[in-house]
Parts: sequence; C-alpha cells; structure tokens
Amino acid sequence: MSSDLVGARVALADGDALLFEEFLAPGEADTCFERLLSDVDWEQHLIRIFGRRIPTPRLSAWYGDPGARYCYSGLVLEPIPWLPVIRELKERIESRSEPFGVGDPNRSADAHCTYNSALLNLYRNGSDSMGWHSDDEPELGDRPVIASLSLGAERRFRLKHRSRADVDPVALTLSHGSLLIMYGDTQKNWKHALPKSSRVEKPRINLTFRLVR
Ligand SMILES: O=C(O)CCC(=O)C(=O)O
Ligand SMILES: [Mn+2]
Repeated sequence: MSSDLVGARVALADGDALLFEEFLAPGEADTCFERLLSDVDWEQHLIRIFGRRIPTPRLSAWYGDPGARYCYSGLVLEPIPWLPVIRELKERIESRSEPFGVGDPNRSADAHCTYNSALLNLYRNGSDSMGWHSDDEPELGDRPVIASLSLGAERRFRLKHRSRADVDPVALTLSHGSLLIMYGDTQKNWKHALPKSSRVEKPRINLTFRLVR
C-alpha cells in the first residue's frame, strides 16, 4: 500500500498542484506498468498542425465511460471501454481524494474529483515527448482537475506561466508511481510539457484522468 497520502504542494502562482511522490508502492507500480504496456491498445495518433497531419512523438490511447468523447488538436477520440487495471487506478485515485491537500490552509475544494476518462501516453524512450499545452479543452470545464499518474522511466515535467514574465518556470521530476494533481486555475494560467531527454532510454507510461462533461 502507498504511504504517500498527503501530497506536497507545488508552488505555482495563480495555480494549484499537489505531488504524491510514492502514490503507488514500487512493486504495485511495476505490476501496473507491465500490464499497461502489454494490454493497452497503443495507437499512433495524428494531430493537425497548420493544416498538416503529423504523427505525435509518443503512442496514446483514450479510455473512458461510453460517451466520454474528447477533442484536441483536430482529433476526435471515442473512448475504449475501461481495462480493469485502469479502472482500479482511477478508483484508487478517487478514493484518495479526501486527503488531498489535508493540512493545507489554501486547499481548494475542487481537488476532490471523480473522473470518467483517461488519456494514456507511452513515451518509448527519451526521444518521445509532449509539447507545451494546457489541458483546457471546453469539455473539461472551467477549472479542470487533472490526475496524472507516472509509471516507468523518470522524466522531467515542466510548467511555465502563460502570461507573467515575473513568474519563474517550474520543473518537477515525475518518478515511477508518482501522482501529480493539477487543479484550480492551473490550466488557465500555466502550460506544461514533457521535453525530450537524450539520457532516457527506457519507456514511461503516463495516465491523465479527466472528467469530460
Ligand atoms: O506525460 C506527462 O506527464 C504529461 C501528459 C500530458 O500533459 C497530457 O496527457 O495532457
Ligand atoms: Mn497535459
């Protein structure tokens, strides 16, 4: 069982995030990683940039409740029905919603959340990446809560403020079994990215649980 019940607050001006370094114990994280690597229907998505269809530098899959359709970068994703391992992770994260931010006087009530979908990404090695963006599609609502679980190779995750030059960018290390919850105004005010890293040879899987309305 995980011991990391109280997340560390990530200092973000005009935003809120909590990082649970060891949300899953290493053995559990290993089991989930292996199962997802072999059982997920990994696809090469094509996104539209300046009218051209470009393959994303990673493999992806969209799982969720029936009807939880998601649109981004010219893509319309219909959900694949939940795999047991993904549903269990979702329920585990939801059941831990209660302690999110305990002891934090600034905690926002919307850190409590349930999810109906998950975007999975497989970064095969350090050449795979995700560019700067916010998870701010209209169907995610005004102040979305995004629960991001990391498995496999450790990677750097970067955040930068969308408009304020006086606010320093933030870099986090997302380790095997860690959970990052972004909530409040984070998607409105910040962008995030997972840059390439020439040092990383091993694969990483990331699951972002979302509530599509
Ligand atoms: O892989 C990550 O940690 C980030 C993924 C992400 O930003 C997304 O799926 O929207
Ligand atoms: Mn994102």
